[in-house]
Amino acid sequence: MNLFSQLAAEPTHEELFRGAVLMRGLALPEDEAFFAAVETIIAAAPLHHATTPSGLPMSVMVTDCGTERAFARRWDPEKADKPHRARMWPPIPRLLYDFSLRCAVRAGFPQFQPDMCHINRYQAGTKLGLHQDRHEFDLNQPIVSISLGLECIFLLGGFERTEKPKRILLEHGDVIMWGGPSRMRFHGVQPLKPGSHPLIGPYRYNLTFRKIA
Ligand code: MD3
Ligand code: FE
Repeated sequence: MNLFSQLAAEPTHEELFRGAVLMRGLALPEDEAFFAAVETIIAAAPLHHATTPSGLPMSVMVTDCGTERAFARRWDPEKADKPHRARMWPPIPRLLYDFSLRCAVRAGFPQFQPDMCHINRYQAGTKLGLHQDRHEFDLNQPIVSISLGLECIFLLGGFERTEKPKRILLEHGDVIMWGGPSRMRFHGVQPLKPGSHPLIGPYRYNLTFRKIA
């Protein structure tokens, strides 16, 4: 990172909807350290395919880290059938945890208390259908999302699936804060275009910090 790229990385607040603030490039100055932290999480808690509520495998690969309490809420111990579910999540790396708090403070959510970080990994063709995030316990708590690697078209819709979503380009280093009135919007990701990012490789990672317990 030289001075010019640092200046170019100065984040701008962009309100997508009330409660949804895009801060472009906010994670750029620390991208290498953040990606190294992601790799330590994946080493301890391997990526696996997410499954739909009906049990079908999705194209996106996922893993998680966070507190014991959050882990317990996410996985019913009786259903801990897979090796990666049978053991505890690794903790959220300090560097990532602190950054998520700084993002929240910056966007006006000083009360943010994340207890887990969910990681999605996309490659060429991977998509995420329109859905709502209904699993968090306290809907007053916002969510912080960090994008690393290949760009994507993020779809941000309304409160019904049929409402036509906004299309938003998310690039390496972008951060979005989701709070209050936007928490229950439908959202998704269009199929990723093939490519290779110089630091991250042929992938897009999305990190979401949440309070679920
Ligand atoms: C929009 N992940 O893991 S950022 C997910 O890019 C997920 O991987 C996306 O949707 C991704 O569930 C999007 C996370 C996000 C979280 C909460 C939201 C987007 C949201 C709440 C309302 C609107
Ligand atoms: Fe979601």
